[in-house]
Amino acid sequence: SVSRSACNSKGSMIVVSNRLPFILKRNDKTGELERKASAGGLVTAVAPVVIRGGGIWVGWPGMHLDDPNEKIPESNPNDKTPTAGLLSEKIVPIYAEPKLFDSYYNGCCNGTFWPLFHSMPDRATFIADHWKAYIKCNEEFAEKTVHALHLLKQQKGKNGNAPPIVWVHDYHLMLAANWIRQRVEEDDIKCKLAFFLHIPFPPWDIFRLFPWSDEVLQGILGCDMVGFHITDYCLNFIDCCQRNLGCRVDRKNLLVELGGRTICVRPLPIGVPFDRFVQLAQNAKPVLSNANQQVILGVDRLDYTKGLVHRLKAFERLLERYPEHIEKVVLLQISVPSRTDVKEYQDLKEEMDQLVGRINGRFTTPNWSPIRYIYGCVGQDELAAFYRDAAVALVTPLRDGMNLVAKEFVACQINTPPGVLIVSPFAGAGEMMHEALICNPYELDDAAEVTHRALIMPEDERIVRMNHLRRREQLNDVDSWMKAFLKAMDSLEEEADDIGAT
Ligand code: GDG
Repeated sequence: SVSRSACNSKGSMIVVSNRLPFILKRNDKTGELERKASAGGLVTAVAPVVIRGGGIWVGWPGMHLDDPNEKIPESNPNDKTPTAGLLSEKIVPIYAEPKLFDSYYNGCCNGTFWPLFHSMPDRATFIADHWKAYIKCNEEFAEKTVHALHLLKQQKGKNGNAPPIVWVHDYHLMLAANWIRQRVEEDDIKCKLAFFLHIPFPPWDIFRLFPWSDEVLQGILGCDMVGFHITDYCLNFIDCCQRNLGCRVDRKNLLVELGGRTICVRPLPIGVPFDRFVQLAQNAKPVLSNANQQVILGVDRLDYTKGLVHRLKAFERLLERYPEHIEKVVLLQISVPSRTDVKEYQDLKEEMDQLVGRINGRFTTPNWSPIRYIYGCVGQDELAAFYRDAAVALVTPLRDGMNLVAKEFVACQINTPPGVLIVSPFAGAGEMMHEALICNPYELDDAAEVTHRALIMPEDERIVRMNHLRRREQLNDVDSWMKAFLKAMDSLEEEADDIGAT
């Protein structure tokens, strides 16, 4: 079996994710490939660990490559992002036939797993061809990961003989681990396998709607360690393993047994690069000019899980119920275009456009409009200024794995008096950010009421709440998430002792 002996986090790391930590583009003039950096918190935390250990990143480069001999470019000399040091020899790109990749990505990943895992089964499609494409693409990712493991073996890494950690990410790649395990056993390569899910893992009653749910569980259970944001998702997963596959499980120690192996399940709540956001907030110029208006801020991908329609309706209810806020309060909603070639998302865009128009039409006065709606992306500096200067942040998804916006908002709250965070209990973030105001986005009256409470909250209460929130997020930032993951990998041997019956 895959050996866990003499393992520690000094082993090189192979990250396997749907997307590489940058995208490739072809230069219009020269025809050459170029890297375009991305700067998400996850990449910022993980890339340095990969680079330091001489590890490898496996993923899709954001465009279809057809010549496997074409060299992946090095980073641009001006690139200051964390992936700049990731040499081209440390990148293994995925080549996939465009139609197949579309069925896998838009079909199965975003048309099936995304809504289903967010407990919205009515939005999910169950199409055998999409599932077949998902299997094929996962095989391809697994194949390329095994190739990466061979490369590491040749290069001997900077880490001598410590077995590498293979870390598979997210709902796009739930089958890959099992194939990787089978192949490394055949090829006699030692490694430790881990999986992390960035979205919720649903309760069994929802999960079992997926016609091939056993295969999904078996795929994930190919790992030695499976991580979720919060304990609820761990318990949902364990429940599914027991009820679907008949596995022996230990709910107290979060263990699952399958085929003589013990798999550790762990809550690993992700954090944000707290200090970086503080810095951004310190340096960003003010962008919200009218000091007489309180700004309620929303920042989301335009996705039906984020509860945007409910949010606008709750804001309308607030203006109806508490007319004292008219001309005093503005909802600034930033909606980042997302998955724009999926119909559900095009429909949502339509609905939002109409709703914004209707509410603004209803309440606008000659000097004021209640909603400012940005359909697009804003720069990091501007975003930090919005976070810093907003009076209230509305983070009210219907369901969300964690939600980083809530955490970035509190990181940027460097001014006194601070603003107020409102968070949905159906986001992973709602589970831990106890000093935020909690609001059920489905109950419009309550959402309006809670928003009103936030707007009139006394200064001293705001300060106490925000201090607690900030302290927790600073302590549990994205680097500490990375460390917690490595520590969990280190302690696998101890945990995997005999499983107790439950
Ligand atoms: C998935 C899970 C989980 C947004 N607008 C702009 C912008 N953003 C950045 C935010 C934040 C990120 O995008 C969004 O992260 P979320 O966590 O809110 O949501 P998902 O994209 O759905 O992420 C989620 C996460 O994975 C991590 O595990 O928390 O639950 O669904 O970082 O700052 N950034 C810039 N301009 C924008 O307009 N620059």
